[in-house]
Amino acid sequence: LATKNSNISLIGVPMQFGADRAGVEMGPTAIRSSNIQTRLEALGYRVNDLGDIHVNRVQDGYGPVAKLKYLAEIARVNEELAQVVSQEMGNGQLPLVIGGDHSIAIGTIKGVLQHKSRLGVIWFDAHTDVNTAETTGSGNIHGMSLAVLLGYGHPSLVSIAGEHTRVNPRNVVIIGARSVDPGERIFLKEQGIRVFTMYDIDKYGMKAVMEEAMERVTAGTDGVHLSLDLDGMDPMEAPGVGTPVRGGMSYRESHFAMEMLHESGMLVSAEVVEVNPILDQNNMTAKAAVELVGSVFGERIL
Ligand code: EXY
Ligand code: MN
Ligand code: MN
Ligand code: MN
Repeated sequence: LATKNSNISLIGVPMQFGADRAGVEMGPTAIRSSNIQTRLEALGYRVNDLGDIHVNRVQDGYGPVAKLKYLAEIARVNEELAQVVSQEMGNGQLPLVIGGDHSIAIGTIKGVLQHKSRLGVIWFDAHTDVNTAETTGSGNIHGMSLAVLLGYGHPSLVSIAGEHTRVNPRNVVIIGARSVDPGERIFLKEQGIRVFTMYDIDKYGMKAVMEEAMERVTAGTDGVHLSLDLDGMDPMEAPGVGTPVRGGMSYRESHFAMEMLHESGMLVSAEVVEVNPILDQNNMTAKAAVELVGSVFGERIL
């Protein structure tokens, strides 16, 4: 096993408020029922399932700031998630967070940043998730989580686990992008974030894309975090997601990316988000998620 740490802490976050869409709060259940724990144990890991962070049923979705739906509860849950992730890393565990929508990346990565100050991030996603209240069209916070982690967004999100706890744009790569909003394009250019779109993957192939991506997320960093949004895969392979976009990464492109990430031996944390079993077809998206997790944790064909 190239992944140094063989002690995994599994943390569920049944969150749907960032997507403003029912069903994704059942992602943790769908992923657990696809046997994520036994799959990892078969690879030699010790897995401690901590259960789920409690998410309150709130009604005030469109509170004071209409462009930041369910802000208060999303901030509260991410604050708690950051503490749990930080505590687990402090105990020598590798945190594996299962969502829930992509707004939970705020808490996961803020928690990891308490221990890894120069963290590389692989953002596997059809979207770039760098909207703010000023640029969002939907008001859904799952489309803003990476901007928050770069230090841009509402103070109650940016200040979670310390407002200066943020990732360095030079160590972030987005892989699989194919749906980018106007305001996000400007932000990505300003920040100089390396985005490998589906065009790049088609033109250069996943091998070349991952070679450059791995260089960026390991150069001068003290570990790599994987933020795996299942909508990065083609919807034919992963239909059970809240914001599907056609023309995504194939089954093998996705696995190859995970296998190359594992080979780096630099993985220190991961999260799997946006699995929505209500929208799925016989749990195939949750199954795909668990298969990708197997690959990034060392599963091999031979
Ligand atoms: N960019 C669109 C928005 O901000 O609403 C769609 C965001 C989808 C976010 C999903 C988690 O990747
Ligand atoms: Mn409660
Ligand atoms: Mn996302
Ligand atoms: Mn997405």
